[in-house]
Amino acid sequence: MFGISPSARLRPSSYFAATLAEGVQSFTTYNNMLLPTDYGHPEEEYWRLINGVSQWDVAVQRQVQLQGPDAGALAQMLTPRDLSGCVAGQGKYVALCDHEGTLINDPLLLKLDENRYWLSIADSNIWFWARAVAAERGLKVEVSEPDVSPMAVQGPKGEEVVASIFGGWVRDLKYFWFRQSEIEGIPVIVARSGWSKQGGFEIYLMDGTQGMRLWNLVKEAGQPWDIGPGGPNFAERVESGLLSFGGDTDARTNPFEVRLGKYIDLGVAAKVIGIEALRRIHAGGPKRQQLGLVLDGDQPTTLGFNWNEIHCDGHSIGHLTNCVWSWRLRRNIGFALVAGTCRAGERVEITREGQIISGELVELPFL
Ligand code: THG
Repeated sequence: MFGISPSARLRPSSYFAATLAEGVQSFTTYNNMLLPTDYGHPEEEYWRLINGVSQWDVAVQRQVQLQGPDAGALAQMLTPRDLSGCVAGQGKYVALCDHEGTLINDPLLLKLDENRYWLSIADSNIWFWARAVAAERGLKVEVSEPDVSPMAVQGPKGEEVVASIFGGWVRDLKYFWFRQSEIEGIPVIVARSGWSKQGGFEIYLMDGTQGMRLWNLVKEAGQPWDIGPGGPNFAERVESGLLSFGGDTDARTNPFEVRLGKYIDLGVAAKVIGIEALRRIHAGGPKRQQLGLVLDGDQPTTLGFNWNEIHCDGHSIGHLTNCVWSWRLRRNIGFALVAGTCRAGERVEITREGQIISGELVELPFL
């Protein structure tokens, strides 16, 4: 189709050569890197994630490291989720907001020790943001991007594969918890996490020169369970109701609109960025909400990420922020970012190239 010109701005993943050897067919961009999205067999890759185990290059999930005596203080200023109970070895899903309460990223936070945290970020530049906040508030903390490259092992057989490599202790990890380890001298962190609801782990490689070796170690260990390459799966994540920051959000989305209200602790201190705005937004009731939309018809459509307008009784109620064919539901499904007054069960319409497609609003997740 077309090529991509190399430049110093397009940073290579440690697993890039490994994914080329696997026959990667397409990429998307994320944090100034390429994220492999498919290996030419989308349906097979989907069912492998649902029934087996899939190996993903998710090195685009960059780590923003906060290190120093004020690392914990900065982490708490950056997120309106109360971190006071978070201990070393624990991860938490957090929202980052600006001063207006607008969502600017939704990372996993990993507490490595009292003086060191990682924000495993979605697609926006939090390195700039954290450095600016640290400097403006006079904090003793160094903000950096360490040499860390996550690989995901996702699917119901993922635990078998990861336990066969690292040992049975991985079975005792709670969701989002992690532990430092190594395999054949390669330093890693093993966490129970990943952007699917099919179970699995993420292995954070801490030596970027070892990407090919780690990829092949996991690939070989996974052979008994028929492991194969894949990537964050569009259909599965929509079925499971996982949010894609930047895809399902726009420049004015607040966390309450996209089902992240449960990660906002309204009682955190006033120095937490955005908390005063979030209290006001919460008191006023959110203007928009995120629901699911199931379109009528049992053939895949080409509707993608165009934020198509959704209509109800002839007036616009919001947008369809994504749309994908679900192999399990055998319907086209997507996320609807719609007025707070809409309800599950309502019939709505979207227009594609002059043609009307009807559907029904439902609660998320779909499955
Ligand atoms: N793993 C790591 N880094 C990441 C992601 C990841 N960075 C980018 C992106 N993904 C961050 N966003 C999310 C979004 C959802 C979840 C994780 C990261 C997630 N959510 C579950 C849910 O919504 O049901 C569980 C939330 C909970 O129980 O707190 O897993 O995947 N390293």
